[in-house]
Order: sequence, then structure tokens, then C-alpha cells
Amino acid sequence: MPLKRRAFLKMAATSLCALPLGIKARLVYAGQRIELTLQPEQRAWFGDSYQPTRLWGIDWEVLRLKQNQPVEIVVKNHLPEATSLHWHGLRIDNAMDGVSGLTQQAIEPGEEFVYRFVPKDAGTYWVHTHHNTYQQLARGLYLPLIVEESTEYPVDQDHLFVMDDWRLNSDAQLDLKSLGNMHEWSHGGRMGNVLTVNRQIKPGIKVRAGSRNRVRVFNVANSRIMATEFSGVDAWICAKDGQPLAEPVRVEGPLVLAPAERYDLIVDIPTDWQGERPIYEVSTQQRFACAFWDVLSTNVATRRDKPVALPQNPLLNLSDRSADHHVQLMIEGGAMGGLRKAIYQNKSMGVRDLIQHKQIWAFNGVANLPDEPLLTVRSGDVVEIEMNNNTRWPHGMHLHGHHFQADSSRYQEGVWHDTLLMERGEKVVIRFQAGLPGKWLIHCHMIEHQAAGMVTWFEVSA
Ligand SMILES: [Cu+2]
Repeated sequence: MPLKRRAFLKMAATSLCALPLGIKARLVYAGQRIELTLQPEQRAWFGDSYQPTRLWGIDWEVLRLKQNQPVEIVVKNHLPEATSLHWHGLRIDNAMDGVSGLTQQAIEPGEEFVYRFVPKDAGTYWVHTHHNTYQQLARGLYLPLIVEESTEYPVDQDHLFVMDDWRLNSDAQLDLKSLGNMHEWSHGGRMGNVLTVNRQIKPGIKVRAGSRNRVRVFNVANSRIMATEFSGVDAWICAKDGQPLAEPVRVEGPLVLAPAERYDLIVDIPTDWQGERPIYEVSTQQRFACAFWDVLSTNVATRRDKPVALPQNPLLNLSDRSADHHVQLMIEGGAMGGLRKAIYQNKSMGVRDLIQHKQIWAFNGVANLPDEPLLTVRSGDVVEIEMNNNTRWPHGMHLHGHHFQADSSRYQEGVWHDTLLMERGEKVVIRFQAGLPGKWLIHCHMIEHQAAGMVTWFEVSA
């Protein structure tokens, strides 16, 4: 049994704000060429009583690019394993999508790869490994990525709120023995016992009383669905998965995020606050403070006006377009799912054989990446995928290289997503315009589910 979260909370050193050795603060767009080094990283989460926790990471705290400015990002692999980087949510050339084995060869240790693209959408995205993802993401190989709007949005401060879920052993090191546990793969995925925000345990987010803040909330966990409660503040959602909402929507109740989902919030801090005010994670029975507002009392004038919408990104309005294609995606398998057989690597297999190959989930009767695409479409076509979650588990469905709209009851109509939480038994139709030519993945972003079968692809031709 993994240690319980509470045990680790007790051990945690009080908010260490300094960046660990080898991590640089904010990589701001600095001309055309940027270098990222993938490297081992240490975090002294538990003070002097334990060895620092050894992770994998990238040598920056955050990467900030500018909308419509071309970049060349040289990624140097100083890790002991091959890897590749996926630019999650960016609509860029397929050859830059970073899926090893599909869009590029993995970057070997000591080698480098140059990603070249133009970020055409402003917003909140992230970069993460797409090679042995269930292991490498669990080790922490990701980086928040912000594409700045060309006109600055009016807030006093812009904060990251990157939530992660780590599984540590009693030595406070990554519990690597539990990677690949088939029981977890067939259930909700691999859950951690330590929650961090911005790679820190219970950090303070420095704000001024009465200020208006943009807070970019990410769930970068392998599989845990997070729920964050920002109580006592006025908060609005102004973007989902990087894409602005037509009108900001007030946050009512906890903000629920499937792995890989992001929300941009506008948060007004009350004028009479000072000192520490907790922010809670409430997805489990163990409601606890995962971070706090560290409020400096000042005489900032209160803003009582509703926040304005962010400028829209160049996405096609789908409301007056009928679909050129409509396909079904039946999601099956998992524990208590009644899956009897599926095709894996072109062979029909019973469940026992599938489990031997570490497969237990299927899309349309096929476990893992098929040779043939789910569908082939032309760039510019409007596509509908009817996703049917015929399993006993929630899933976070992610489409590479595209944003889509969904008829899900959980979200407002017209909201754009690159990742969508689906409840057990739920059916959702997603709609999008096929973008750049190439091979694009559709997969569950509960990464153990993806590893165990929940992945397919579609092809866009010119
Ligand atoms: Cu899933």
C-alpha cells in the first residue's frame, strides 16, 4: 500500500520557495532560438530528514512564448532514456507534435531535437513527454507553456497553479516499483500520495489584498482527477484548455480537472484579507489545503467590474457548419467492464492474453494503436466523433493538434477543449475542423489507460 497523503503532509518542509539547483526562473521568449535541457532534478520537499526527492524535469520553471512569433526550440536530452516532447494543445505541424514512433524518432540520451513552430493560439498549454509516458510523466517530465496574447490582459499578476500527484515511497523517493501495476491500469490509473502545486508542497501564492489575478490552473497528474476549491474569492473562468470563453463564467463550487485539462481563472482577492488563506483540494474524502494565498495587505483599489473576455484565437465557428464526417468511438474495457476480447497488434485476443500484453482497454474493439486510422479526412473538413464511454470509469479524452466543441452537460456550449472529462456511461459528440495534415492521436490522458489500450489516431490529408 502506498503511504497516505496525510503522512506526507505532516513530513513536508514548510514552503521552500527557492528553485532547486539547475532550474531557471521563467524562460521568456528571447528571440527565435531557445534551449531546453531535459535533466534529473532534486526537490527537498521534506527538509533535512530525508534525501531530496529525485525527479526528472526541464531546466526552466515555465516557458513563455509570444503568439504568432516563430520559435526554434532545441531540446537536449540529458536523461538516461530516450524521449520526445509533445506540445499539448498547440495547433502546430504534425512533424512537431512530439509523438515518438508516430511523428518523430525518440531523442536518444545525449542527442537533441529541434522543434520549430509558430504558436497561433495564445493561452495556457504545457509541454510533456510522449515516450514511455506512464513512466516519464510520473517522474515529472513536463513544463507549463504560456503563449502570451499580443495585447496584454488587464490583471495585476499572472500566476501558475500546476497540480501534480506523485507516488513516493517511505524514503521520499519516486515509487518506481509500482509503475506498470496492472490492477491500477485496469482501474482509475496510478494514483499518488503527494500533491504538489508548482512542484512545491503547499506553496504560498503571493497576492495583494484587493488585487485582480490571472491564475492558470493545470492538472498534470498521470491519472488523478483533481478538484480545487478557491473559497472566499470572486473567481471567473476565462479560458479552457488555452481557448478563451466567449464570456467569463463565474466559478461556483470546486473546479474539477481531468488530467491534462487547464483553466484560466480571473481571481479577485478581497480587500480585507491579509496573511494566509488556504486553497483546498477536495477530490477525495481527505479535503486538505494544497496551497494558500499569501496576502499582502495594501491599498489596491478594488475592481468590482466583471472581467472582460480574452481575445479569441483563430478557430472556425462551427455553429453554422454541418459535419462532413461522423464516426463512432466505443470505449470499452477496464475493471468490471466485461471486455471479452479485443484486437491487439492485428491479432484477436481474449482477456487473459490481452493482460499478458498489458492491455485491458479498447477503442472500437482494438487495444492500443491500430495500423489503420479511425478515419481519414481532408484538412478543413468538419468532423464529428461520437464517443461512448461504455466502461465503469471516467476518462479524460485528448485530441492532438486540434481543439473541439462537445455536447457534454458538464461544460457550457461552445467551449473549446483539447481534453474532455467523460463520466462512466456517458456519451458525448465532439466536433472540430480538421487542421494540418498528418497523423493525430486520440487517447485517454489518464496515462495508464493510454498505455493499456486507450489510444487511436486519425489522418488528415492535404
Ligand atoms: Cu481513461
